[in-house]
Amino acid sequence: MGSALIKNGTVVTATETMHADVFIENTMVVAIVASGIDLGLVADRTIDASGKLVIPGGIDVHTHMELPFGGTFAADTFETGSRAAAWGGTTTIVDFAVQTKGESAMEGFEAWMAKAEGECAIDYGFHMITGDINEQTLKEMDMLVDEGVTSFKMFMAYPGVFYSDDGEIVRAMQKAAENGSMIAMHAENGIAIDVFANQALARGETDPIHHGLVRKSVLEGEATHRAIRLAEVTGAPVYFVHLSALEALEQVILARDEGRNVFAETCPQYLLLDLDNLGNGFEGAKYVCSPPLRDRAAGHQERLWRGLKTDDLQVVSTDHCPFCMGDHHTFGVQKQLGRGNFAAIPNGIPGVENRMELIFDAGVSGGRINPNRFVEITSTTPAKMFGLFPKKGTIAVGSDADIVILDPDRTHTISVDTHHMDVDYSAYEGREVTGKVETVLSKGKVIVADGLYHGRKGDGDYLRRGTTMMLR
Ligand code: DUC
Ligand code: ZN
Ligand code: ZN
Repeated sequence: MGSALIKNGTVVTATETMHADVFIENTMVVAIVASGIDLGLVADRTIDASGKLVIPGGIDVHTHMELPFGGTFAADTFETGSRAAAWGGTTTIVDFAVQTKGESAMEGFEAWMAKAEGECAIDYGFHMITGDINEQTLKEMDMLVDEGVTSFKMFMAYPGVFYSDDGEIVRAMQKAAENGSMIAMHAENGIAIDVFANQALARGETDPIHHGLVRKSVLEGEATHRAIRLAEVTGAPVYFVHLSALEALEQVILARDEGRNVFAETCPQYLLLDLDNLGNGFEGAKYVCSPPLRDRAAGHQERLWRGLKTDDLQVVSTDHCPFCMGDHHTFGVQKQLGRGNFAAIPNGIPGVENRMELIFDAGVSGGRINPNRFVEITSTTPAKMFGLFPKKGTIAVGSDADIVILDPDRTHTISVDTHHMDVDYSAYEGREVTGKVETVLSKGKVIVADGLYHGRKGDGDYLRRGTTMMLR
């Protein structure tokens, strides 16, 4: 594969900012030296990063490629979704393999391994959605940890689909406490939400806006509280996925102040979009995801930004789960399944390609967080949280050369016309962002440069993850 030298850039990690040159041999970083000092090393390829930031490749620990949901499948395959991720400066994804009711978790894992095998542009790992907790699944959780699947997603939402009751959650948490794995929790009180949803539909309130109104933020707070206390009595670490509500964040803060192993991510949509996006008739279907976008006036967004700054929230992921407004070329009717019934709209928003630039723009260019914190929440902590550090998540001697060169001053406009995700709209259409991903290296290979994709499907390898490094 050869060697490469990234010269004259500003190297930013979670802890350092340095004017330095990065020397790469094959797949790995082998030297980092202050710019201007002659290493005496000759590289096959030199990349000039003057005026640019040189940052660790993004790690998106929450994607759903081809997720079966509501009678269809998320529109991006592992091929299209992972390539779009690369375009946007993400060099690792952790996706969710699925065990449905009555299925074996191991079989679910093997099915997702087969879907991803030879398809991905970047490295990938898996969490496991445990949709059926029983004796066999509990045994399989040990086997999955051995396979590098060290986190298990459970749903307090979606009764009759992915839902687990408190007893099932307790049993899975006991297993996680025993085998060192992490419980990743979707915390919304789905039983209560379904009552409100059915009552709204009975009143003829069928538009997408009602999805946002019935999934009340208090019910995310309640579920978050309950999961924290179940984690307390079982000793399991818990990571709240896609935290959207200030009531949920308050519970996480309380638990962290008690010194508990409680962690949380949020997503760009909760930081940048709001309940109003769900209005405008069926157009709002573009923004139907769960938890829903929240009321800006109630202060959720500003509270989440503060949480990111103060480390009450540790990660920004995407929950990338795209569904087309028109028919998808492979999977057919998608968002339109819910015309006349908001509860039947497939839940999800596309975003894997946009996360790095959106958070750089609103966070760093917008003056809310500094570049080191940006790297920490988009790459370093995700790697530590899910057992990938220091191979991933930093620029250091011995780490994989997953590197993004980002122009902090370049402005561009996000649009469906220019994105690479296999979905027919952008949730951020027309948004101008400052900070552009220009060059992307995955394991030392330049896969995006000069506005062109140079990678191939199958470049990405499966990552057998270790257990979390975040325990307190
Ligand atoms: N939320 C979504 O919006 N989509 C997929 C699953 C989920 O929990
Ligand atoms: Zn979820
Ligand atoms: Zn999700």
